[in-house]
Amino acid sequence: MAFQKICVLGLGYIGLPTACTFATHGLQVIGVDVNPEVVETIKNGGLHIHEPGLKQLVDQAVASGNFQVSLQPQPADAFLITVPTPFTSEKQADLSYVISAAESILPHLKPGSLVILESTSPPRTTVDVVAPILARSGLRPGHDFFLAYSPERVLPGKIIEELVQNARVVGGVDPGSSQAGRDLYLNFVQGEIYLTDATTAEMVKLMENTYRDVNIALANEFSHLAGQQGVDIWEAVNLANRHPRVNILNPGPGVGGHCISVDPWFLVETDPQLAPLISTARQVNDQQPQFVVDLVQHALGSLSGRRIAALGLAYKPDVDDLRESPAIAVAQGLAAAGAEISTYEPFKPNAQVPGIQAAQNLADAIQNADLLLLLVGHTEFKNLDPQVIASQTTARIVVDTVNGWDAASWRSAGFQVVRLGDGAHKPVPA
Ligand code: SAJ
Repeated sequence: MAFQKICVLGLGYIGLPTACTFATHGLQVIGVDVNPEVVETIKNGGLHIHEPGLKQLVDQAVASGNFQVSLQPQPADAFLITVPTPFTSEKQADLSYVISAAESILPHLKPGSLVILESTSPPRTTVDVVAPILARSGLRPGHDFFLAYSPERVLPGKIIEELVQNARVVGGVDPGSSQAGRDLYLNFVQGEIYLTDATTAEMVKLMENTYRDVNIALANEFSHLAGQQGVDIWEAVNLANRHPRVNILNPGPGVGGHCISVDPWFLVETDPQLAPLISTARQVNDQQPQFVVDLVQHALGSLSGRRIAALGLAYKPDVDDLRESPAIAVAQGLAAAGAEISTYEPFKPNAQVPGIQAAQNLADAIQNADLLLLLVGHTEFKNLDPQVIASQTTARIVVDTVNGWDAASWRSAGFQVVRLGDGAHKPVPA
């Protein structure tokens, strides 16, 4: 099946790179976002998100003449839904963006159209939520038009590359829909494209991210146990990973971002009785910021009135995304315990976080601090020279939650060094 014109609904971290990649591969693409600021920013040659290589890709797409942005969908051969699926305070998927995106396609649906849902969604969303909405057109999914689910699997920080290289799973509501989806992605995907049904494809996505979450929870739990035994977790993980069938992940201040810290709940909500391990892992990772607060309290004796420079607010290294960030939870936890927090996030120096003072640069953040707290392993932070930092701050203690700094170099620059999981600093139980 050949496609000339496609409409991509939702121009976030997935939708914008996907839309532009289709455009640079010769398809006419309408990128749709309901947020006028996003549409204006892109029209004016700007970007509302940071992702390595994205600016260049958007510029290429615009220069090709194939990429336009709009507030509303327009007639097209295929429609891709790449909107967010946040979770509610009860940890249930909020499908309102998916629903309104599907509804906005309705006037443009015609026999032979293809609709693909890419947004991470609970199992059966495509068949139980999206299909009935689209059927209001009078056209039957899988008969009169094609409908499929295809999860995005790209890693923030490597989106542009992984979009093209990664294997892709396409799950149709019928075999014809799966094949139509494959035909569309073949325009640029170089990895294998595997066909299945829609609900299996939804499960695959949730299983991938849950697998990672559970394994990070295990690493975090190991770090607690190792600490109690006086064992350095980083050395222990390194040695355990020499086993040919073991690959333990890294402990840290917790799990954030809009994917791994959210998606496992979409499986739990289907039947909590059947998912005790998944929800326990989520709880272990959600408690990790408090573990860091306790570690810092132990290092300082008391938190009240102490000045802490928290380095990094993003959910992981070298991205600007602050969603569900454990670094923010740590900073807020320390502030709630009476510490004075100044933060510096190089990828978003103007970010406002309630209760936290954000510095515009590193020097301002660390100048009058009692303690430097490394929360995110941004390359910029890892490359800091401790000798230079020693001359820029009053702090003489550092707490490294990501194993980002060479402890010996920081010690020889005059700092007391505490590393999460180093086995030498047992946190005081809360
Ligand atoms: N983290 C650890 N220890 C580790 C690895 C990660 O604490 O060893 C933390 C990170 O610091 C971060 C969180 O986990 O806070 C998640 O980071 P990540 O790099 O593991 O994953 P994401 O959320 O950036 O991207 C994931 C990827 N999924 C998998 O690797 C299974 C990506 O392929 C998905 O496309 C993406 O979720 C998504 O959009 O769902």
